[in-house]
Amino acid sequence: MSEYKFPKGFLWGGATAANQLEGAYNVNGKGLSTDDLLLGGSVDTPRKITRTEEEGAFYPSHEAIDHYHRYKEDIKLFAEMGFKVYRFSIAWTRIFPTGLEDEPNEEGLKFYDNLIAELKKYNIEPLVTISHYESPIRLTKEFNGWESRKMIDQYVKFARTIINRYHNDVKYWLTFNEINILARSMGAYLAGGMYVGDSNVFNNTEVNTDQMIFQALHHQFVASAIVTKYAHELDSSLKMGCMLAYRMIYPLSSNPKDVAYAQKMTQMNNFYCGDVQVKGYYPYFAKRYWDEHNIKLDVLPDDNEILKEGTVDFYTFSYYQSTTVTTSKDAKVSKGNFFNGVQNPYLKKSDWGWEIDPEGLRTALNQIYERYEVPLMVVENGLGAQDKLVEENGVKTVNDDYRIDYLQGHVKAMAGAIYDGVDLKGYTSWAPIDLVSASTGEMRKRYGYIYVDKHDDGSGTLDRYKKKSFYWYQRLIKDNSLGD
Ligand code: BGP
Repeated sequence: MSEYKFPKGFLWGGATAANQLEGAYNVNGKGLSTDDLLLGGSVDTPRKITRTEEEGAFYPSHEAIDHYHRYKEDIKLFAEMGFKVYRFSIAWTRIFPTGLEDEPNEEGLKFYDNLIAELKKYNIEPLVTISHYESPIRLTKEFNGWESRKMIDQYVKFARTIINRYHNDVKYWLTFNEINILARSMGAYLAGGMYVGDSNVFNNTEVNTDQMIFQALHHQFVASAIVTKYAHELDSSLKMGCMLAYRMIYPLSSNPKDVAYAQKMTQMNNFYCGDVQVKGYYPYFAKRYWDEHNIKLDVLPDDNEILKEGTVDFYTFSYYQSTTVTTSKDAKVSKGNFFNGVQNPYLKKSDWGWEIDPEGLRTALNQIYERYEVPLMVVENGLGAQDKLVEENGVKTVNDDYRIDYLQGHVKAMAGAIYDGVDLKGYTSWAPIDLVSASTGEMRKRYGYIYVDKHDDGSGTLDRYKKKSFYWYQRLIKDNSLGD
């Protein structure tokens, strides 16, 4: 291909999550979320959870980048880049501060009224993630989060409230961010608000982690399906999507054992959740997994019907890297976004050890489309890197050619997949503006086209500066194609 063209109307934009950028964690009636009790960490030090807010402790989400008070300035910058779509999440605890209230918090709803109005002003299509890695901490304490079926009602109440309020302006909805991450240990806290294993800070009871996690996932599937069906009945113009952390998995060698292992991992990490949400039923290999792990799912008589009636309209996913696996014990471990594989000799790594693999995105897009044949969107992709703010002709900027290289490679891969015939509707890179890292809580792991003067110790003016990649993305959106 000499040119990398995108279809007319392709949705270019960016993606964020409330707890990673809004700040204002206790403002205008907002309650404490699971993320508000997470301390910062680093690439080698896992983030810790505290039981209550500890005096003097630094919680990255509390101020984050103060988007709550600066959303107009930020959206103006997104509009300047030419965004067609903006993916953001609604903080559950702004709307239902403890999760248990009968009536929503009007001030919380007003914040999103204003944010959505601001997007509309610039003709930017909102894409809302209903639950992105946080839930009211009160629900964790009461129910241990999604371990309990009672979470379904709480989630449905929250989701209906925001869908009722915004459906005239918001046509695209994702029920859960990276739903498959719930099956990872830290993911259980982030995505489910549950305490498992070492993270169990509220009590020290022994838990069957597999049993608990897969039961929790079942509850999320049911909740997602109920809300999807509800949205379709309320307004047939609404498009409901699933969202997974897609894991493109390669066998390290052609040893048939490695190939079989890679297939098994692909099934459980990608297709287990995708099949339930797109096809409406558990895949054939689920039973084998449950039996092998002594999992006995508590499925109510109506659940299977609910799953069938609540299938999604489109499939979205995050893609940062690929994962290589082997059955050999000698291979060197490699770091990743919640998944560790082994080092792939053909790939380079980011500063945080995530292997960079644009070609894998084209393969992933084909793999997903071949299985589901529904419209796709890449709703997260980007490079977390350390940036250096410099001054050129009196203007502060970052010369982030490394980020442009990364993004360009992935944009070419998407063009390739479209050329292959994949129905890809849009791309929201993570994240258009620097914000708090989910896995490490750091600010210095930066993804943005916009630099934010905020640092890991909490210092900084919070001023925004355009990086070189800002202009690169602006050009790409304007041309809707990438030159050679
Ligand atoms: C995904 C999450 C995002 C985001 C991204 C980058 O898993 O959905 O919330 O943070 O990863 O990861 P990190 O922030 O850990 O670098």
